[in-house]
Amino acid sequence: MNPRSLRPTTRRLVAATALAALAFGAVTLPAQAAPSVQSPQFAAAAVVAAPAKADIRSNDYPENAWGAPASYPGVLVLSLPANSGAAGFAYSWGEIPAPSTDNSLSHLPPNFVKATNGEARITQPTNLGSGPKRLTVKLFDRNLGYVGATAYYEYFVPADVPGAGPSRREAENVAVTVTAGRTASGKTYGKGSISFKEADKASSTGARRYLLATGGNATHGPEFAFPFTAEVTGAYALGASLAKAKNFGKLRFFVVDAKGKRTALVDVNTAQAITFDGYAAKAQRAYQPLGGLTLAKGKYRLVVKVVGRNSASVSRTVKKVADRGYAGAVDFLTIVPLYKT
Ligand SMILES: [Ca+2]
Repeated sequence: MNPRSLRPTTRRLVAATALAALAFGAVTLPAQAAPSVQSPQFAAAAVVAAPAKADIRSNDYPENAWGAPASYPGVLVLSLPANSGAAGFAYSWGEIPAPSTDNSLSHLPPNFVKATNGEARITQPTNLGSGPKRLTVKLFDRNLGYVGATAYYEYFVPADVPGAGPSRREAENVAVTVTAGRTASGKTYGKGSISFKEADKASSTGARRYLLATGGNATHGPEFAFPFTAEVTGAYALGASLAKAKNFGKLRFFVVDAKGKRTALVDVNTAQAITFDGYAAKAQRAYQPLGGLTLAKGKYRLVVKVVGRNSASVSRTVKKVADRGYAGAVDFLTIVPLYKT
């Protein structure tokens, strides 16, 4: 039987149940908890917390942050959830189109894309303009019927700023200078110089700048300075894509100008220093927005300082140096020009 033919009936049943609950003002949901004979299938379904949905990520557009400018055809990566039974994705920056009546995956209509090895890469059209963007993604099965739940991904696209530099800079391609704190030593390891599979896997291009610190606090933490140039005088949104791992410490961030004037990057709501806790039991990527600054045209350094560690962070020995849980990794920096001033 074609599974699609079951769906409208199922939908009607669900709708009818919901309407019945509304009509009687019921607080408890009727008929959901206790079928007369509990089958193993029902028992298994009951423990599933939520229907599967697409995972969405993008190095060009970090979630809930400023990303690539309007004229840049940035890429978003869609991933199938495990064991979803889905074949691909329907996506839109507006309304999701209705499923096709054509049962062939080889004749996918626009805004439908088949998954290859569980993933699909889509490019944002350059005619969407600037402003907040919300990508909506649904999963479809081999009959081009929708399955699972709807996923959303929100981000901000700035207008193009003529003459401005790139908005994303890979940390492994930047010559970093290191200042060791009084209580700690600091070393850097560049692209390919060290085996660190967890951070690699969580990085945009499979490479990152590894920060080896063995200690640190707010006063004497080791500092890793990433130079960058503001090509135009204007407002910039800053951020960093970092990795989390079980041996990573806590970081704070500063911008230092050519004369050495230092600006701490703070949360605009609390005026407190932004502190990134790099600890996670399982290695993963994490994007940290770093607020906005007005920068005069010129040379700067974005300084990442190790200021502590989570009590759960564990020591890892790399190149015969035990990091004591104070290490870190920077995947890329976003220095996004918003407008000229
Ligand atoms: Ca990188």
